Amino acid sequence: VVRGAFAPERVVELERAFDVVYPPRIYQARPAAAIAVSAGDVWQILGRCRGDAVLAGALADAALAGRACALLDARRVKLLQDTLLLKPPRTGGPVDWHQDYTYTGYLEPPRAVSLRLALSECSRDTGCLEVLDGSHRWGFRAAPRIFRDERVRDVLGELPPELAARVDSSVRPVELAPGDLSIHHCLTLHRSLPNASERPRKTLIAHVFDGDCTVARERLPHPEAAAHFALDAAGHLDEASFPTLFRA
Ligand SMILES: O=C(O)CCC(=O)C(=O)O
Repeated sequence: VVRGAFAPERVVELERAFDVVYPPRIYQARPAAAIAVSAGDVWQILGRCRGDAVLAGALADAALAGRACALLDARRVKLLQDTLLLKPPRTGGPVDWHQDYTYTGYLEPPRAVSLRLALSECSRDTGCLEVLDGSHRWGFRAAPRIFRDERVRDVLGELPPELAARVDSSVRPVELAPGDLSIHHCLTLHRSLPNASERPRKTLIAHVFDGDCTVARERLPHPEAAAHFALDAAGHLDEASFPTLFRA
């Protein structure tokens, strides 16, 4: 966790851009009937930051992509996907225990991280992240589910007994104030809690990877999927779809 990675004025500006995408009126005063049908929801819009100067600027900032580049000890980091995640007040649902590599395991080697910038309070109350401390060293523990699931599946049941026995004592909440950044490795086991509060949880997420990663095409579920992973002459993911965010 990086406390105060972004200054308060910058967070205000980013929250304003976030609110253009999810106008508060669409979730603040939801009628009871709407809540009943959508309880447990996590709202996510993918790829929205790329076309927005303010949001795209945050992704490429030294405080965000630069941190990832240093942590991965990479020559450059590239953007796999950006997400604007909203857990609406009272109804924001949980995300089950998973490793991101379950869904991004076509990257070889597993040198990728998720960067999560809090634009509002992210506490146990509002549905914060929980990680299993040190689990990025437990290996890849799930069956790959690349492009196969509509929602994240719980994988704790797939752990061998010696690791399952360590789960309870390894859980750590990742509580963030607006402007704080959390970073987890693609093998870190994590989940997030429901939002039981009266406040929305707003998070800007960037999944980034070492630009020297290659794509293991045999792990893609069908040949058409390969069309989304064009490679450059050096065998790395192309700039048009996977732009470089930061160079060391
Ligand atoms: O922020 C959340 O609630 C879940 C995020 C997550 O699972 C991820 O970034 O990989």
